[in-house]
Amino acid sequence: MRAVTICSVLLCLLWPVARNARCQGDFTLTYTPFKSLWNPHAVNLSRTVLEDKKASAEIPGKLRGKKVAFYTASVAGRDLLLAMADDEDAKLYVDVDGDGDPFNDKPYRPKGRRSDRFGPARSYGPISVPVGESKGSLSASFHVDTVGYSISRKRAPDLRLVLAGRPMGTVQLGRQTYRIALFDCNFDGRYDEVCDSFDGDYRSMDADCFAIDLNGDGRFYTSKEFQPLSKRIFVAGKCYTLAVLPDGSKVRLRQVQSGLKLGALETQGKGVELLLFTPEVGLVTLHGPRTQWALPAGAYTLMQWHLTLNDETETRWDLYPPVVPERRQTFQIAEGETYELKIGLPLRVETRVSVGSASNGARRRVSVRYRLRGQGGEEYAGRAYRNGRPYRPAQIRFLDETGRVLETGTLKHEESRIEREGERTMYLEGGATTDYSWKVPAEFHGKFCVKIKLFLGPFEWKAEDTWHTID
Ligand SMILES: [Ca+2]
Ligand SMILES: [Ca+2]
Ligand SMILES: [Ca+2]
Repeated sequence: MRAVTICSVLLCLLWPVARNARCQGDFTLTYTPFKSLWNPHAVNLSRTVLEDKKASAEIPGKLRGKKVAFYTASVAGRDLLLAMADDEDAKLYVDVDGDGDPFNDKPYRPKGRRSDRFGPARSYGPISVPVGESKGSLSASFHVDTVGYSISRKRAPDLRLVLAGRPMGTVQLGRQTYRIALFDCNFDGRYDEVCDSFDGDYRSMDADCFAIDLNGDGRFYTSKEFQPLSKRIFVAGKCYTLAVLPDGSKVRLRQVQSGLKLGALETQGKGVELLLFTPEVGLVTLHGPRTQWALPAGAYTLMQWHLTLNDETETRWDLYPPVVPERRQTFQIAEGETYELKIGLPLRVETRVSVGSASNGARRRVSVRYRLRGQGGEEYAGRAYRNGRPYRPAQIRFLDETGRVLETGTLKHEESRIEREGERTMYLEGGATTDYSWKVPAEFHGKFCVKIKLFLGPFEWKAEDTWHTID
């Protein structure tokens, strides 16, 4: 940490003074059920519940002698008891009235049967559970899907709770209209809970989510249009306070003109593009050529990152992480101070080589595990993108002491996942690199060297040759 020197130009870029007083207002939202549960946020909007063997309730006569599995889920601000019997009906019993007995409420019949990778799955609902005694306007609404093994096998299936809908509406900011939505991501029936610390896992967060269709294409992109609920949001370079009614029926947006406490973020690496989340202003995208940015003081989560540089012919090169981890890096920016984030160039290749033993007459194998890491230890796929297309994959060579090549191979990259907004890539994973296995010729003994070569354009990288021995 050191004293911050934020130039006024940066401040003006991030905090433009309001010129349009109409850039604010109160907006009404309407609860809208999901048409299909298969939407890009399905994973973010679900909770998995496991069988809880300790839970018990008086099992009614018709179910006696059958195996009954009990579950408890944190829903509508309390522990909700669910039960499922191993019989033909496959009904789901839910203690909606909260008296501790799931069998005196209306049971739910399975609606759909489908198969997922764990086997046959059933779907129930929508189920609506009121919040508190008042039975007022607040309620948590969700579907329940079974996940995993059939109840008649050794264990009961896991249950997955998936949100059944979300309040949606439009907001007018300046001359632009944007579609927005709220999500009760902690299933407690409220929509107004700001996320004050986020580790990147929506399924365990105890707060709500907010989405805004910034590019007007009718979809909410997971990366830049969907986020945990924040106190303020940035839209088209302007900052607004965001207030939500508990039942999600209304949001109020007011343009912020001053009063935010500032600090700064600095990276040493060139060409770093970052997507950050902070409860102060929501999602923030930062990219070069700058390496220092003025930002509101507060807690930050590194949501996504990648490297982008142009080479001497002005061709664009990109390098992505193989997988964005579920637990993401978090840090604090203190008022008036600069936080230095270690990320990006220079890159180094880490190799781990293990020599297998010769057994049962089979040929020995040498397996090489290699990882490409940035200065903060963060991982990248070993293959760059040139002009948006995957470039040459990494090469591996095995040499003997005289420099003779024993084996040459190409490192394979699994397919990457891409989400595009028009022509611009919004989210991309570089594809995990599979490890390499060399079948050693039976006659080879002695020392050998492993060399890795990457084709990363303008991104600097370093790999050390390593020596190993086969007896
Ligand atoms: Ca009950
Ligand atoms: Ca909530
Ligand atoms: Ca969109």
